[in-house]
Amino acid sequence: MRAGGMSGGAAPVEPQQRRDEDVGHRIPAGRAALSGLVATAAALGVVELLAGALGGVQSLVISVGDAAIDSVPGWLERAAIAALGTHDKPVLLTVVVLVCALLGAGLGLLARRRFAIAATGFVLFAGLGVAAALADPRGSALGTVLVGLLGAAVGVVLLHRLLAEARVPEPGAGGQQEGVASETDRRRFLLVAAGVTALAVAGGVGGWLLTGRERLGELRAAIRLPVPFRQAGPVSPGADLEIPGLTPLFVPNKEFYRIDTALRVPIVDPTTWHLEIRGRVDNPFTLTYGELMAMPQIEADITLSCVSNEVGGDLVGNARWQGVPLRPLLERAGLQDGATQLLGRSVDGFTAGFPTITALDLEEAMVAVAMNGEPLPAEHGFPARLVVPGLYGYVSATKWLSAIELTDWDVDGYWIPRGWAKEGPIKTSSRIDVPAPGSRVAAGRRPIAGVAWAPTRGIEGVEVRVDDGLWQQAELAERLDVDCWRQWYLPWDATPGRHVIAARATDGLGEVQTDERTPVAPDGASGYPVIEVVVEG
Ligand SMILES: Nc1nc2c(c(=O)[nH]1)N[C@H]1C(S)=C(S)[C@@H](COP(=O)(O)O)O[C@H]1N2
Ligand SMILES: [Mo]
Repeated sequence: MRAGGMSGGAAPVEPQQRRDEDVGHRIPAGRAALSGLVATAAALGVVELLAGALGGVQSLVISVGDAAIDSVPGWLERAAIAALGTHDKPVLLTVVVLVCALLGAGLGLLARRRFAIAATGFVLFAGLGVAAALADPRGSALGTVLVGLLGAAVGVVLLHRLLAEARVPEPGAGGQQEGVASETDRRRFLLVAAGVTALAVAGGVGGWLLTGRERLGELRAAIRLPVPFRQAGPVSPGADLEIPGLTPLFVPNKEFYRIDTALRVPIVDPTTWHLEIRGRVDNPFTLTYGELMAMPQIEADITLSCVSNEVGGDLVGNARWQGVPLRPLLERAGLQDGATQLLGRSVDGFTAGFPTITALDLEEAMVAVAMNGEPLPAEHGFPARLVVPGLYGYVSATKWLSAIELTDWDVDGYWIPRGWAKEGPIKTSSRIDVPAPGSRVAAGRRPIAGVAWAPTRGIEGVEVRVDDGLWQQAELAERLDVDCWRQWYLPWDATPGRHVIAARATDGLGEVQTDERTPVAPDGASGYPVIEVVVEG
């Protein structure tokens, strides 16, 4: 704060040497901070609106969040996912916006005395967002820089304007009541601030609405899926036990777990999308969506699991996938020596790699275009993703696929340097769904039921143990496919009291699910599920 004596001071100052705002006015800290905050909101609103309206420019807010996700150490990212689960994204976005608000308020305070420095701060601030957005392979560099500059300009101009509105008479400056704003003046300032904020929010919301989700919905609805040349088998009634509370054989798309690093679901326009097959191949080629859809397709029931799925967790699901098998694509490309890894690349820069031999061995490994009879939902990788039986998603299931790159084994996919194993075969697993873990149930005869999966190996048996009893063989639902999970159940005479129920699966190789508990990192949780229920008498 300036010394109060200066403006009413003895030394006369030439008018032309005095800045307008120095004459008998001061800006209260609260108003300055609010001005900075509102100017920041306006800058962000303009940026987000333009990013939504212009195809080639990514949202700067989202980009900063994405950059944060990509640059935090692996253990922190894992801890965040563990603590927040699927709420990690809204929480991160809120943090980014709050940090922006704080920075803006700080710049507002600074601008009272050092406007030029605050303005520079605004430009640097925008520069950070631009830098983050430039790291995204989807954005146009020029567009991103221009939008960032425009945002900074809007912020600086508005900050200047708002600070002018924010002034109140200095003590001793005469005229109005000393040092306090008149009521009309106060109202005017708040009105201007509220008006600009409303416009900023409208801009931000408009930007989100303009990202093409609507249009994508229409495009997806118009897609006609080709009839696969190899269809998955019919689902006999015995394959889905339909026990209340038991996870259905096919998890509906809307309920299918979603795991990815994308802060906002990538909206990919299939009319401009391409899939490149490149790297260590003799004949690299590119497919349009139309060309991909015109290729012979297969259908397969495959259970997909996340390596972060805890024992008993729900980051696992089963779907009927349809798509183009990988093997003919690789044969057409002509594999070169040393093409030992198949690296999927996503439009958003994510990568996942697995042994090429797996794609050649497994007929069901595919570029999937459909899930449970409809084109892939945006959340699950539209227009195309990889699905490989038996491998955790982090090494195989690249969504929003843009390239299949053949590399040697030294290239690492996204999660490998972040503390996860290079190879990610899905461990033989089971889960108890019924009775719900931790629930209270009535005494009497009732089923214990769940699912078990060991994609590529299949499930041969599930055993259940109640309290200190013997392991008992559960009934298995009919097998659809080795890649697909299997439901199981055991009738149980539930007696009053607290009970501990455990389950363990045996896969097609005769391997029994281990009782040895390991955490999810680095290569997936092991150990069989154990739940507790209270039976009421
Ligand atoms: N582009 C992209 N693809 C991705 C991921 C990602 O972060 N980005 N995550 C992978 C992981 S870790 C898993 S478990 C599966 C989850 O697929 P789903 O969201 O369709 O269930 O997607 C995989 N594909
Ligand atoms: Mo995952």
